[in-house]
Amino acid sequence: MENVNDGRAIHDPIAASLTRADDRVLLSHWMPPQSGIVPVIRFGKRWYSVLWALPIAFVILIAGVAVAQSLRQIPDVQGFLVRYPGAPPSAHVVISGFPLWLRVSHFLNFFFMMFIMRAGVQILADHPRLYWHRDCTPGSDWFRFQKPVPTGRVWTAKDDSVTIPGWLGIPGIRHSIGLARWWHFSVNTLWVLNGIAIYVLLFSTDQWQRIVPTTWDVFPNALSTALQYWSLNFPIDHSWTRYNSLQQLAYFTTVFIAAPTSIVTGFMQSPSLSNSSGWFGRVLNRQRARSLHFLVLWWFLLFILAHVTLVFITGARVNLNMMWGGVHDGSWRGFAVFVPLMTLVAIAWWSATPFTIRHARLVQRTGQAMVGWFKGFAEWWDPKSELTEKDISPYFWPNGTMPDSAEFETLVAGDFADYRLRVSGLVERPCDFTLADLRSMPQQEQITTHFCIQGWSGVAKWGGVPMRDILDLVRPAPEARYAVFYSLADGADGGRYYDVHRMVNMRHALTLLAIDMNGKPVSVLHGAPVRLRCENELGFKMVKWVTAIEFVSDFADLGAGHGGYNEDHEFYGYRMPI
Ligand SMILES: Nc1nc2c(c(=O)[nH]1)N[C@H]1C(S)=C(S)[C@@H](COP(=O)(O)O)O[C@H]1N2
Ligand SMILES: [Mo]
Repeated sequence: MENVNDGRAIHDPIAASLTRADDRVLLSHWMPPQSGIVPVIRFGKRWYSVLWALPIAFVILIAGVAVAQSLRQIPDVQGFLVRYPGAPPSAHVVISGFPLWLRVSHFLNFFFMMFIMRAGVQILADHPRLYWHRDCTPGSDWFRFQKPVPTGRVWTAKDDSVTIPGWLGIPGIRHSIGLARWWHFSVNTLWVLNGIAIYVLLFSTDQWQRIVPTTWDVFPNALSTALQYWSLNFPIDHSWTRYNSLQQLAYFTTVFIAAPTSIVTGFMQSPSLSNSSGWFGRVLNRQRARSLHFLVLWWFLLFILAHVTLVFITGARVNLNMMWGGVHDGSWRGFAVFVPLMTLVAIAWWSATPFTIRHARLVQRTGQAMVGWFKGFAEWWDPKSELTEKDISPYFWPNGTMPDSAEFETLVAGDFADYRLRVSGLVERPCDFTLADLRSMPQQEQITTHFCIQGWSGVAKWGGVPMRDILDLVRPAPEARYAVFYSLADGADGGRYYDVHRMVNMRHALTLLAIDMNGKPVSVLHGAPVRLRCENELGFKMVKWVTAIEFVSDFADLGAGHGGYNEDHEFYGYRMPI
């Protein structure tokens, strides 16, 4: 029954209301800038500026010197320092120096982390609040760089996003999470590959002995080293052959604890992984994972700060020679490698944001090429509905662009009596459903977590008609590879909101045309009369105010051809289970 005209499929008439989109970020089409506030942290009921950390750290550092110096006058402490000079006597000695692979992977690690951290901060700026509870109820955040949530008006998650400087985030612009995520995930892939190479090479050479403690004595020795540094009477450096215990613990923590934690807490923010990993997904819920992910970022930042400071104050030339020149002497070889490479880092740093704004579509396509396969793979993780009524969130952020057409107003005024859901395209039996038709079909209920791309989550009980039952009625043809959901509302940049799903998503038991939310008809704010639930994808794929579903064999000729409104206009990917 395919209608073909000049080789182009004829679509549901509503497809004519889709718009094309520019391949660049056009600021005039984007959300207007909005600044956040200096980050604040909540202790109990009170909020404190993070800027307090600066004087506090300064006082601790200075007072620490006085305390450490006077401690070193005490005979028992002196005895302790003799007994634990800074490294266990059994510490293995590395004889291979700083081989090329180590120097290269060290540089790449730093280079990649620069992009990862900047893009990560950009992602955070899209929902500039952190929580420990899954529900993201306003006021329950423990960290934010945005004002309290305004009351007395609709305040969507998009309204809440903030602009950050372009030198800090990639690309800095408000609500540019689509692009930031391509950077974050693509470079993560490179960083993980580099990390795997580091793990393998560490343990297939003697280099692991630098950073893996082999005796509990590492702890008193680390304390001893800390005391020596803090009293400004630095321990003798043997870094060419072995690290002191403080270095060893810091490096071990960074490589073997912080890095894996950042990976696990990153993945656990994904709907498909979180929803399919049972108790683990509930204990390490998205907001906990997100908060921990952020704390790991701080570990990395403080580590880099301390590491670089010590490299420079404990003999910059010799230290740089080791890790950058691979030699243990007083030459300038380390500098000669370090300075050009840092220039490269600086150039890359300054060009990432303007490049991303100008070549947004390229960033999207490159990201898709690099990690799209993995996202596709993650769609197979099977989401389950294992939450109970008591998990339902007291607050569920609204999001998106509300319908403002006269057509919609009329439908609302008539209590959706005139609403029709049109299901057409490559199907044997195109059907129209009234709301009453949908209500008369067998209803399914599920209590699930919603994962918005911006970072918030919320649990609700959804009721409605499983997509599988709709498929049974309309019987998609074998050529039908995708289902297109058209909304009654336009998107933020004009043109109709729509999104495309693969057929596997449509056959999943938890894919639902939701007409009830928490036991009541879905409100207009949350997508009345019908909104999609597809529990292995991010929130933007769950079209609200659905008016038509069309089965197609390809989506290249719809809108700008990227598989949905946010895919076209905000450079998201169309398979987004992560
Ligand atoms: N028609 C339409 N549907 C939409 C959106 C939109 O802007 N327009 N926003 C999406 C996004 S980004 C999210 S997170 C969810 C939000 O659903 P909620 O308002 O019920 O929380 O709806 C999705 N569906
Ligand atoms: Mo979203």
